[in-house]
Amino acid sequence: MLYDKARIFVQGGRGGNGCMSFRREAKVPRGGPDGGDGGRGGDVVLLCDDSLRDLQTFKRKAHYKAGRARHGEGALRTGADGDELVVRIPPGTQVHLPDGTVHDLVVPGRRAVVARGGLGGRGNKRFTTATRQTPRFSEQGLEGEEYWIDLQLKLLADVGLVGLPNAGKSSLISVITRAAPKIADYPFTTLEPVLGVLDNGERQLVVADIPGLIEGASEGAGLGHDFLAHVERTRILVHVLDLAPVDGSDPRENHAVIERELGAHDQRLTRLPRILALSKSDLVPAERAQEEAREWRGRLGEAVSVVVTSSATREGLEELAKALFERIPIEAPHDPLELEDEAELAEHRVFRPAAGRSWRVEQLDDGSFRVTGEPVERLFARFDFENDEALAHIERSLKRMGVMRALEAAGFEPGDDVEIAGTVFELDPS
Ligand SMILES: Nc1nc2c(ncn2[C@@H]2O[C@H](COP(=O)(O)OP(=O)(O)OP(=O)(O)O)[C@@H](O)[C@H]2O)c(=O)[nH]1
Ligand SMILES: [Mg+2]
Repeated sequence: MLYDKARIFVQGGRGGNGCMSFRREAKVPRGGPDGGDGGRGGDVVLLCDDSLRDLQTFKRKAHYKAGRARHGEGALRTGADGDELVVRIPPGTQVHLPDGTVHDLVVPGRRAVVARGGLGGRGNKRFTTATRQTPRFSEQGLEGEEYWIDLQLKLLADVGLVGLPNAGKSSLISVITRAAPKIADYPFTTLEPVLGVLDNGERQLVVADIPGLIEGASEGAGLGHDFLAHVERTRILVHVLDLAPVDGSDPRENHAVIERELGAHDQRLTRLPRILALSKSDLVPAERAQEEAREWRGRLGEAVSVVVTSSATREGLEELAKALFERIPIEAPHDPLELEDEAELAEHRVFRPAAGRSWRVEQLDDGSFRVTGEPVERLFARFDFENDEALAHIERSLKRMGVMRALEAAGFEPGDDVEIAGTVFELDPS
């Protein structure tokens, strides 16, 4: 079973609160404000990792939360930022955020920030003005972004199994991976490519089993033509060759047919590294299988590994898997720290609607007023409105944003009730 879809909950860390504090020194009677700012919450970052090939880990764990920031402290000490949380995903993962943003993570080492940490609050020192020397309030940190995101894996196969119909390709993939394709003793049993994941405990490779190829496949004969496209992007081909074909055909001629068709489809396929898997060795005497292998090594030269295999007895399967891991080098990830530029973070951002920066005022049926929208809600999330000074600051900010004017235009009078961010206030801006 290949896990190619997952849904995970990502949560940026909370920002630290700003600090409310005043300097205290032995010889200074009344010190000024010295509350430091809170730190920024950590981000949740996806990192494209070439050692992974499926989304299985996300079946076991669905919640990912970055570190929260520290609060600001007295003596103007800024709180530490929260730790970033790095979540590793396989190359080819497409990430869908609820706002419509799509990240395509193809190249190992690429990062995408999927949930930003909350901003830190400012300490009381920052609210000092000419007329307010001793602000007795500070800002609270904001919650980080949080939501469910969808991961979808568009797998690119690392290994392609090619060969004539009935050569034993599906049998091979079923014993070296968890794939469970249909296997039968008639040609063209496999009608569509089947993918399986080969795992050696350290890393994974994707193997594609494709329908059997026949003479003329490159021109559309049989089923193979459409599927040759699937092997174009693989990094190595395993040519599966039946040691004892039931139709009595000559393995050498069979080998040549497949190689000709691959080249005729796309010249580049002839340059892909190859492993020759001589299959069904249990059907011939052991000495003959070894003799054939020697002959093939002589014929093909150093460049091609020749492995004697049997899906029935499991002969050669470990050797085959080992050869695949050896011959497909892991792509070294780029150092994530080198990619500081925002534009470099994700390879491909499809669509990002403008964040909601607007607010609106409405009058409810009972005559009271309601203000909604991100900027006002943020303002309210940042202050303790039991604190009179903080409340005065909120009122000044609402005035500056034009909210007070809009309220008055809607018929609001000082002392009326206003609901903002779910809380009802009696606002008296005068
Ligand atoms: N004795 C023996 N039989 C095998 C072995 N591998 C495959 N077979 C048999 O060979 C026949 C074809 O095997 P498949 O794995 O379906 O062959 P395929 O290459 O996928 O065939 P297509 O999908 O039609 O192209 C089946 O009857 C298998 O049971 C093996 O190692 N030993
Ligand atoms: Mg098959």
